[in-house]
Amino acid sequence: MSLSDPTTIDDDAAAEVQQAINQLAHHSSSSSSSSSTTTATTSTTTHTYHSALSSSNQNHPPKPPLIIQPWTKEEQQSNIQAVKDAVQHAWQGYVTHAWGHDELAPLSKQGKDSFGGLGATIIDSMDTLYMMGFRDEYCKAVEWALTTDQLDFNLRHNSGDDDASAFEIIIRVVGGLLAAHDVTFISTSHPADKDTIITNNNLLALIQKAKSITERLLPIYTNSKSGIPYNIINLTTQATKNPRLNLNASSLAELGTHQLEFYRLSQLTGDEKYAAFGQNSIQVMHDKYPKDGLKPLFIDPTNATFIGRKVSLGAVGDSYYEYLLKLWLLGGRREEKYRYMWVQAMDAALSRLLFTSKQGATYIAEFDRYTVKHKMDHLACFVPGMLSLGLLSGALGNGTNSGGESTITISTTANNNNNINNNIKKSQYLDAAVKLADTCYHMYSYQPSGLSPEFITFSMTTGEMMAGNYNNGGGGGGGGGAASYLHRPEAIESFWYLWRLTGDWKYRIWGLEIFKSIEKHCKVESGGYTGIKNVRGGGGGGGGGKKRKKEGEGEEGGEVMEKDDTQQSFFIAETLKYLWLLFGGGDDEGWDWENGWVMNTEAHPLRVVG
Ligand code: DMJ
Repeated sequence: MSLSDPTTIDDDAAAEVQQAINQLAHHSSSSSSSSSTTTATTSTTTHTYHSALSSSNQNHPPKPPLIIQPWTKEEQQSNIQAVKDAVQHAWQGYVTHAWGHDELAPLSKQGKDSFGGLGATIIDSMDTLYMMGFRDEYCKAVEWALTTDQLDFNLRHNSGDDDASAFEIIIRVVGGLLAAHDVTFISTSHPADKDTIITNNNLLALIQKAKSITERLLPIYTNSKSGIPYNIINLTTQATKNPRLNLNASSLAELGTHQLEFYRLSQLTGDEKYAAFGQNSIQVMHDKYPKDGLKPLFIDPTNATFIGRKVSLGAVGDSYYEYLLKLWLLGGRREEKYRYMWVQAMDAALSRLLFTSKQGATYIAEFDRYTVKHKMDHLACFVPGMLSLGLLSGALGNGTNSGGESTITISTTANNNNNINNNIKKSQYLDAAVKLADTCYHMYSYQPSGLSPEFITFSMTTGEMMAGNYNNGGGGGGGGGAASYLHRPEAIESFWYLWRLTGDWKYRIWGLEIFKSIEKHCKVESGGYTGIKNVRGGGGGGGGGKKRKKEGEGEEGGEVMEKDDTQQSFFIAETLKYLWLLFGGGDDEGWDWENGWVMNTEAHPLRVVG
């Protein structure tokens, strides 16, 4: 595999993955690809999708088998257009009722500031608007970002205590600004349109904005003796701390999800310190615990020791693992240590956390020391996509340290393990990806609303898959309960990667089914989309059910789908963008790894350079 050409998969890797896909197709009862390449092709076959999961479950009555039939060109165009219409509706609601705030509350028609009041939805949406061709909307967003006092720390009017999550600002705002620069500068043959706001100077100003916001956040690193950053910063005083709820520890996902943005910022500014801060925290994690591929969720920033032994690829852990792989990719596949750490973590996850229920659902469990929790967050539904991206990009190499400099020592055992049989490993990864995505689809299809809860649990006696309770996990008033649907993108993100890897039409059909449920239950006629408090319908408490029923916002079986009155800033940035990509909306441009792009965890495309 050539390290100097990171945008193509080498032939051997592609052939090996294809062999694994063919084997899997042979053994699988579900429909599968008839394509002969690793990227999606148009098949004309019609399949009937039979779930591997038992259909005898009383709580989840069997649905008719899904017909998997490729769309005609007209159907495809109409599905792509429907997603673009949804983006316009979501954006218009935000512009009308919440401009300048972080998020839209579409039912109460006002704004909310959950991420420091930096206009998160505007910046989170910029690259999606550009990619989908909404140039006027994109220009309005860029103009705001370059002129607002809210992003200027000398002029900014702050409200309340001004504490904010550095992680959320980095993935949404810093990532959004850098991606707006990258997609605009590189995606067309006309990098700058002199008649509009899209000028080279303005694009450089976006980088300067990203830099000044990052500078504001840097005390999360400079206040830490260990190199492990704090989670929270006061944007006015720059005081740093960690949440008491987390035992004053830094969380794994938050410390491990600055690296792509900081790496790209260093490339674009020529100042290496940002990349160095981010990469040092990964190095510290490895140096302290080199044998643990799976790292506990909480780390003391004063001395980099683990607090507790909870492990999860869902909430609080997820994007740490995602960034190990993507940092390797964004660096042109040279920094072998990141690939190695990723493979080490995935091997451990697949051997220790992967379970199949008595009814045939494969899931990623969590554990706390020696106790396995048979629970899977929707957040963990990014895993099939991450495994697929690993396969698409050739991350399952021969395990040798053939890349650039590495200060991480790779254990001989791990090296030997990685060398034993790459083909077996590739088919294991693919098998896990396909089966986990299947479960993620059923997290939606089993609910009366057709929308997924925040997490599911599995009964050890019957194997039944259960949505979390309405009041379990903080739900009720705020819409954050276990049974709530919060516009999460992870399952659709994975369907996109798996579609690219296998060409199996079921992923597009699943995406369309979920999109229709979103349109039915979440669309607010006056603008925007709301989340749902209880995906099983009804829900009680919280009020407003009768009133909303009158508005006729799509109820099923006479049941009220109680709304949470929040349009997440990642709804346009991720959920709708991944649907558009899944349906083929970005095929002409090619916003994917093969064409030199790596998505940050908020689906902001960053350009692979060098
Ligand atoms: C997004 O902000 C990011 O994808 C993050 O990594 C996880 N949570 C949300 C989406 O669910």
